[in-house]
Amino acid sequence: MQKKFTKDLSRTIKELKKKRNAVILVHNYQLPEVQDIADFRGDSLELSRVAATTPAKVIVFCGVHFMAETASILSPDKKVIMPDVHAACPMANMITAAQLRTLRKEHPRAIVVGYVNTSAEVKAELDVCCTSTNAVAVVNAFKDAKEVIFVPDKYLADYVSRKTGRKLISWDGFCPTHMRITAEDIKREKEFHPFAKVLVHPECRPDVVAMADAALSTSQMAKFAQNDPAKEFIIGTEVGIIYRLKQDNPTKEFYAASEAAVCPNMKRTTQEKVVWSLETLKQEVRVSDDIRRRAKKAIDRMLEII
Ligand code: CIZ
Ligand code: SF4
Repeated sequence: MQKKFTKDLSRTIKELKKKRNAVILVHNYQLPEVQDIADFRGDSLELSRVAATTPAKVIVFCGVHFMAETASILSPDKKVIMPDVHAACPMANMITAAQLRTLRKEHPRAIVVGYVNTSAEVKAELDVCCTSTNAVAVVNAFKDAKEVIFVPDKYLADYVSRKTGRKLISWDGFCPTHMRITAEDIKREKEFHPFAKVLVHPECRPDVVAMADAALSTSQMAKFAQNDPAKEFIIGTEVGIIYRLKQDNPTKEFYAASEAAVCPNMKRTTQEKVVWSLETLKQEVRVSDDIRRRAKKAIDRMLEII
C-alpha cells in the first residue's frame, strides 16, 4: 500500500514539474524518497551551479535554507522554492552578520573567509566564501594576508589550519550532526570492517578526522568511492549519502561510521511536501538585492580561485 502511494506521488510530481517548468535539486543528505525524485543530486555548490544554468524557471530546492539562498543568489531571475522552509542549518545559525562585523573590527587586517554554511547576510560580510571541497585552496590563495578569519565551523577551521600550516582565527560553530561521530565509532567500525577505507567529512571532530584515510566533502566522497579500488568504505558523515553511494556503486559496500549522524533538518523534506510546493509555488526563498550583490561577490571570488 505504502509503495503504491509513493509511486502515485512520484507520478504527480513528474506532472507538476512539467506544468511548472521546474527542476528538483536534492542534497546528498536528503531522505531516499526525495533522492528518488531528484533531477540532480549533489552538494550545495554543485546544486547552485545547476540552478544557475538550468533552463527551468522554478527550482525546487530540497536541502536546508542557506543552500536555497545560495541558489537564489546565483540565479536571481528564477523562483527558488523550498518544500519545507523551516529546514535550517544549526551551524549556519551559530553566527550572525553583527557578530561577524564585530570580529572583523577586532582584526582589521584579516581576510574573512566563510564556509558556505552561512546565511546570506553573513555571506555579505565575507571577503570570500568556501566549501568543504575548496576551503584549503581558498585559504592558500591568501598567502600574503597577515591574518585569516575562518567562520563558522571550528572543526573545518582546524582541518584547514592543519592542511595549510596557518593559524586561523576561528569561531565557536560546529555541526551538531557530525559532532555525534566519535573516535570510538571509527575504532569499532574498523574492527568490524578491517579492509574498509575510512572517509569522513572535515566537519567531524579532529580526533575522528585524524583516524580517516581521507577527509572529504560529499561531492569528493562520491568521486572517491567511484574511483578508488577499495570495495568497502566506512562513511563518517550524515547517513543520507549512503543511499546515493550504494546506488552509484552497486558492487561496493558502505557502512555508516555512526547511525546517530542524522541531520533532522535534512529529513524535513518529503515527497508530500514537494507536491505541495509545486502546487502552491511556495515557500519562496529570496535574498534582498543589496545582500545578494555583496554575498555574490564573496561567492564569485571563491569561483575565481578554484
Ligand atoms: O556544501 C555542502 O553541500 C555541505 C554542507 C556538505 C558537503 O560537504 O557536501
Ligand atoms: Fe548543517 Fe550539519 Fe545539517 Fe549539514 S548536517 S545541514 S552542517 S546541521
